[in-house]
Amino acid sequence: MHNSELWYRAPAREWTDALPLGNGRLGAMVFGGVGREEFQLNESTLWSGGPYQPTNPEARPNLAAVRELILAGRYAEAEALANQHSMAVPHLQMSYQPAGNLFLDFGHEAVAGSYRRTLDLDTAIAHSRYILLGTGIGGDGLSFKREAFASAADDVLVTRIGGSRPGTLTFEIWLDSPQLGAIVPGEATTRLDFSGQNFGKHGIAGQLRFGIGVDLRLEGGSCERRGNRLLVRDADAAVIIVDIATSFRRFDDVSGDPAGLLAARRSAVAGKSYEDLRAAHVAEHQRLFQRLSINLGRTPAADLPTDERIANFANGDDQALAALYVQYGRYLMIASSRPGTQPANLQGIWNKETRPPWGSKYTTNINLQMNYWLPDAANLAECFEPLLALAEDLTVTGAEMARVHYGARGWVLHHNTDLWRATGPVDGAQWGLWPTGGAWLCAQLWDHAEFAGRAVALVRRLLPVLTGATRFILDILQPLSGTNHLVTVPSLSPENVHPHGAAICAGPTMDNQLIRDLFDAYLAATSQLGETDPMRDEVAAARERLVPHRIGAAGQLQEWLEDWDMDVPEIHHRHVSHLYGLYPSQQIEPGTTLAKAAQRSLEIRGDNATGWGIGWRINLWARLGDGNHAHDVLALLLSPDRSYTNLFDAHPPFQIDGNFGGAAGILEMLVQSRNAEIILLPALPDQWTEGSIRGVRVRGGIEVDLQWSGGRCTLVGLRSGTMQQVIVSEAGRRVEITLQAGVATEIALR
Ligand code: FUC
Repeated sequence: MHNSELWYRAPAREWTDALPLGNGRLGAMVFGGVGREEFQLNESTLWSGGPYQPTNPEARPNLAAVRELILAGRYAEAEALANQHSMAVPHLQMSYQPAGNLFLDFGHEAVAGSYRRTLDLDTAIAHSRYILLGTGIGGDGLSFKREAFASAADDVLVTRIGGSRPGTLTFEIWLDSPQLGAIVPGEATTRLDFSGQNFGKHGIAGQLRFGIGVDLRLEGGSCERRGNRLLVRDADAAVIIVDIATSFRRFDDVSGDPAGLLAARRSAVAGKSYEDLRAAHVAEHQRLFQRLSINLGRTPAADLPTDERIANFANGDDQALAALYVQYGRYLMIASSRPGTQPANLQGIWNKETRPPWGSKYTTNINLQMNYWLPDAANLAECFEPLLALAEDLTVTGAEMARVHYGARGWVLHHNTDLWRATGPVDGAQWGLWPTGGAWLCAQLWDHAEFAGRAVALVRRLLPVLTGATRFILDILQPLSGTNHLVTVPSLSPENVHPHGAAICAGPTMDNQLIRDLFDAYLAATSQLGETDPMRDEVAAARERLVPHRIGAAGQLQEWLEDWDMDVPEIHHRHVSHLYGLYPSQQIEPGTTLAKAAQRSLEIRGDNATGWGIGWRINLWARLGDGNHAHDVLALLLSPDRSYTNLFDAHPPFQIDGNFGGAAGILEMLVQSRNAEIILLPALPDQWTEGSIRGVRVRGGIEVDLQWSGGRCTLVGLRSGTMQQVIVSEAGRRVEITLQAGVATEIALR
């Protein structure tokens, strides 16, 4: 039994027991039922609504009044006024939608105890097998085997079903969808098509057309069509190929041709055998997946089915589950975010509901960002690409929003966006009126560039995005009376209510941190490219006027300009926005007075939270260098309260950010990097004294291999794409070394 498999002794009962497949665009949840197999289907561009721009012309005329009320300390009144006039129209966004369900009805039952269901992360193939009841006892029972994968190589979903004896496969195939539409009438016996239309929402008309295509290939036996079903009789084996296409082309263009796309992909795979499709899929998956391996030790606890391992993790003897969690996070990233696809949303690409929690959209006050904490360190840099493409779209839609709502240049993003790249303040002022979502995305894009060793082509591509976000912030910053400071107002510290009965405020700590990072990124990018834009001086001057970190009476890092932290209604709030400066930002250096204050804040907030809240806390404790504490928090995530049996993160409900944040946190415990220093085993817990990791990536475009024993590194290997000097450190030991481009270097620490 290897360490890259999820497995179970029974079919999925709930959706969160089913196993996810994905190629970035197509997603499927496989249930593995014996009598009925079910694939719940998704396509990443099937959302409700259509192109729209939710600007509210009333927002700008009321902006000055909202600002004045806040600066006068009349927060609740300010929030009420903002709720009346400052929100986007509509004040809710569109949601990610399920495409349909494919059912295979076998109508038979398995011999008790013969069933096994797995997801092999190394091949990205889901399997199930069982022995059929009533087919003889002993070794001669008739068994069935199924496998399924979502191929990025051929852009289709494929499943194969086979029996252990020829001529024994009899079942029915049918398809349905919760969207508008119907099965296309026809006589074809090996083909089913659904033609559909999305729903409108919140007054925005549904403008997407889509299609689902199902193709059957039989080995032996016969098939016929009865109404909307295909009937397979006495076959040796069957292969079913599924595809979905929508008319989405861009956030402002829905002129695509779903039927044409389905036809083109059908003919592209027509000449390929199942073995060809499978081999191409595995090769493409492994190209990414096999770049990193991790071993944290293995005990017999790792031999149990995955659901039992989750239930047992708190016992502390299944280190291999933490390693599996990293690989599962990488698997989910590869399956939900590839160049040219949409970014991973709140549920990656897996959603069964027409009214999903929080719209299954892109929440940008933590959740979308957390989804992308993993790919750089996990050696999946190309999976980051959809986030950059999204930011580029936002520079267009967000520019209109900035102009109409703030009279500002540049582009803005508040706390959510969707397929149509809406950027306005939504839900309510308490959550939505936060103008620094774009600043956060930019800070993250810049960190991505740091991981890529600031490759010039990437920096060039980022510059217009950074410039627009910076321009917007310069235009909205307001002087704080009686001081020389500049602050955001209105804003809030996501999504925490302060003691004055509102969330809305001026200059929350997180904004000051985000803007500092944004400005630094802009200055670094322009200086690297030799740009002499006069805005550089403006930025440098404004940066000086940002409010520095403040330490409150409880010794904590203040979340707001004023020392309100201990008087909030929710002291254990899931968001830890002001700790952004410690992680993911590098503004607060471990070991400093500020880091101590941040730690105090973290202690006050407590360890338990929603799935993503726990994911963030793991990373924060890792940055603070406390591996045992980080591991305690990890144990909260790897528990039945915060992980479903398929290892999906439970907010609850399912939200994928915790998977990515938790996996990133485990890597952060093993390797960190800052200012050309690579820090090995910065937060190793007692449980992981022996282990190894190969192919973890650090800033500077460097890959690191590491082996440790007794909690100390025994072998360190580095590979850099360019010649550069780095410092490698571990506890008290450090070595300075020049890496040669493309040359693997082994070092010894002194
Ligand atoms: C933010 C969080 C919630 C949830 C939602 C999608 O509003 O505060 O916990 O994750 O996003």
